[in-house]
Order: sequence, then C-alpha cells, then structure tokens
Amino acid sequence: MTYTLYYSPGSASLAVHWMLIELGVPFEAKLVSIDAGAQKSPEYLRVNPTGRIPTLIVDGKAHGESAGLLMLLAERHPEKKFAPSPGAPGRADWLEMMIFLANTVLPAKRDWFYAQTDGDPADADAVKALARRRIEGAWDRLDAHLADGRTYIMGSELTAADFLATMVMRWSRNMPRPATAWKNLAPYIHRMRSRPAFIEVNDREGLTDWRN
Ligand SMILES: N[C@@H](CCC(=O)N[C@@H](CS)C(=O)NCC(=O)O)C(=O)O
Repeated sequence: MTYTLYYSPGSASLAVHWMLIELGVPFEAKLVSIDAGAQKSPEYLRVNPTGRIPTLIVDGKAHGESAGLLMLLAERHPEKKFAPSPGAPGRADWLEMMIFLANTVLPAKRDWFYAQTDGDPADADAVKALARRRIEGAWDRLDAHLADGRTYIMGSELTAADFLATMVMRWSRNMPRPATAWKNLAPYIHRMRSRPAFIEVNDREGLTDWRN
C-alpha cells in the first residue's frame, strides 16, 4: 500500500504528511510550492482541478481535503488505532471533533488567510474579524476540552484529531492571539511538537518556526 502526497510546506498537507510518517507506511512526497504558485500549474491542475493542497493519491486515484484524508488513512491502517473503530466507545466523540475541526476551524482559517483573494478585498477586514472570532472561539472550546488534564484531544489515545488540531493551531502562530496563549493548549502543543514524527515532518518540509 503506497501513497503519493502532493504537499506545500506548512499548508493543509502538513497533517497528512505527519500522519503518513507516524503510520510508517511507504509514500512519495511531491512538492507543489504555494509560494511559487505551483498549485495553479497545468501539471498540478491535472492531478487536482481544485488547485488546492493537499492531494493524496490512493490506489491510483487523487483525493483532497485534509480531514477526509486523515480519516481515510486511519481507516486503512486500523492497527495504528488513530481512530476509534465504528461502534467503539469514543467513536462519536471522535467524529464530532473531526467534523468540528473540518467544518468550523478549517473554513475560518481559510477566511483568515485568503480573505483578500477569495472574496472582495473591500470586505476583507470584516471577513478576517469574524474568522478571528471563530478561531479564538475554537481555542476556547478546545482549551476547555483539555482542562481535565488529558494527554491528547480525545483522551489517553493519540488519534488523527491530534494531527489536524495541531496543524490548525500552528497556523495561528502569527495571529494576534496564537493558540499557545491558551492555558491548556500551550502544554498540549508542546507535547505534540515533541513527537519524533512532528520533528521529522518539520525537517522534511524545511519548517523552522513553531518548534520546541
Ligand atoms: N479544506 C481544505 C483546504 C485546502 C486549502 O485551502 N489549501 C490551501 C493551503 S493551506 C491552498 O491550497 N492554498 C492555495 C490556493 O488556494 O491557491 C483542506 O483542508 O484540505
């Protein structure tokens, strides 16, 4: 079972790249630099017509959406237990968390970073203000979630939700109030950043900031 990941450093591909390393499965990583505009190149648009990162080739077919890819990888490699199996205790909470991160946090992040280009630049400040409110609201919710001293987002087990949550928290590092400003998020982030696979993915993508 081998995969090909199209990634751009630090983008929405990061959680997928990280999870592939955690899984220890063979994969090829192909750089599509957003800084260079490569996501709009004809070659990449042939792979993923949305022009967005990431794309993962699974059994010869291209798929996007980081959260969906994490869920798919968890399902394809159940021995790693990166998702509670259907019917297991914790499954509903895990699904709820994955959808919260995908449905609330990821779109707010998109608005924060792309308000100028996705919409009318004249509206960008208002869009960003609402995005910031949503993002900080998410940090409040996750901070309360971690207040019981749990190690990982879902409790004592590392799951795909941790890769997604940590990635979106990383994206707040240059925001007015980064996720590290929240009492219970700060030690969680420190813990996740100390994982060898997180260090490895940062090294492979050439990311130097937001490391322990
Ligand atoms: N919901 C999508 C978001 C994908 C997305 O917006 N990716 C950004 C990078 S973080 C991208 O491709 N940006 C380049 C562009 O929009 O031109 C996911 O999580 O995969």
